Amino acid sequence: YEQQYLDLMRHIWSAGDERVDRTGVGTRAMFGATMRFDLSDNAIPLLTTKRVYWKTAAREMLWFLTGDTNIRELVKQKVHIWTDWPLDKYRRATGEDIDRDSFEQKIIEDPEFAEQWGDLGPVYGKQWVDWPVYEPAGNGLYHKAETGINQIALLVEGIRSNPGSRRHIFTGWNVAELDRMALPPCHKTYQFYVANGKLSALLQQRSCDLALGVPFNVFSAALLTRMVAQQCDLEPGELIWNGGDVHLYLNHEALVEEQLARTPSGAPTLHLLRKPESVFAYEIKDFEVRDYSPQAHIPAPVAV
Ligand code: THF
Repeated sequence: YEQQYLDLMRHIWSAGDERVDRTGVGTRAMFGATMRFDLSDNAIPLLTTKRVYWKTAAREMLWFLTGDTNIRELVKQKVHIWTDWPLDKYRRATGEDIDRDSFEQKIIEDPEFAEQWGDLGPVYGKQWVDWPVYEPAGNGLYHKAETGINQIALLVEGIRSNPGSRRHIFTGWNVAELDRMALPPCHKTYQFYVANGKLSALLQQRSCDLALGVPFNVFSAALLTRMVAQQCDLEPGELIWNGGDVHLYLNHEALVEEQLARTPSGAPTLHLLRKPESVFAYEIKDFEVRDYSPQAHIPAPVAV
């Protein structure tokens, strides 16, 4: 399965459209691509041609499920993948040339600082578990209801009660709130499908940083599928990943060349060590990856 990823990488690097993107870094891109991953027998899509820090991705997924949108809880767990956006905003706003470690230190030590500077706006977690609802206030106006819609709870309920439905969907793409998000959702829509006792998922990702983000996104989506399947007493089926704008940043050249020179090896598996009482009750120690002995990590800069 990893070959799909490497083939896509090779194709985009050699034949992609060169375009200037939002970040100004420049990319080679292709519009529309699909990868399919078999999740049966605990198989987990985790690259072996470079080490992927799957616990980072798992912690991020658990953080999404709490509805939190502040990087503080991530930074406390040494997850740095969202720091660059608040850091960039802070530097622009204050003109202070603070380094990343000091910024993260302040986020951890000072809750008020974290509240002011660590929030990403109503991104994934907020939309997934607390999508805002507006109710008529009786005077012709609307006010925001105290609690929003928990799309994830409804998803699990829906799969349990009506597995054959074609509406097992949740999305982070809240059009009315996009402009308040640090970044509009990249992995924007998840759809689920039940057949023959198996749960499959399809992820629609609008913007795909193939070298850095996609290995995380694919693992996370597979992890979520496993959690939901376990909660619904279903076996895992397939994960279908659908990319919109799939790109390689031009400054990822060294990574691309190194990774394409490597050959996949081994078949990692993911084990859920416990069945928690709900999809919101998983902890990092419930996840175990076995048979994962990847080739060395390949560092590359993230475009902000
Ligand atoms: N923006 C860009 N330009 N790329 C992305 O992948 C991306 N994301 C999220 C939001 N915006 C994005 C953030 N997710 C890494 C991984 C995932 C990210 C952001 C950064 C990253 O730097 N990974 C490194 C180090 C991992 C680590 O330190 O644990 C890596 O080598 O994998 C896509 O959702």
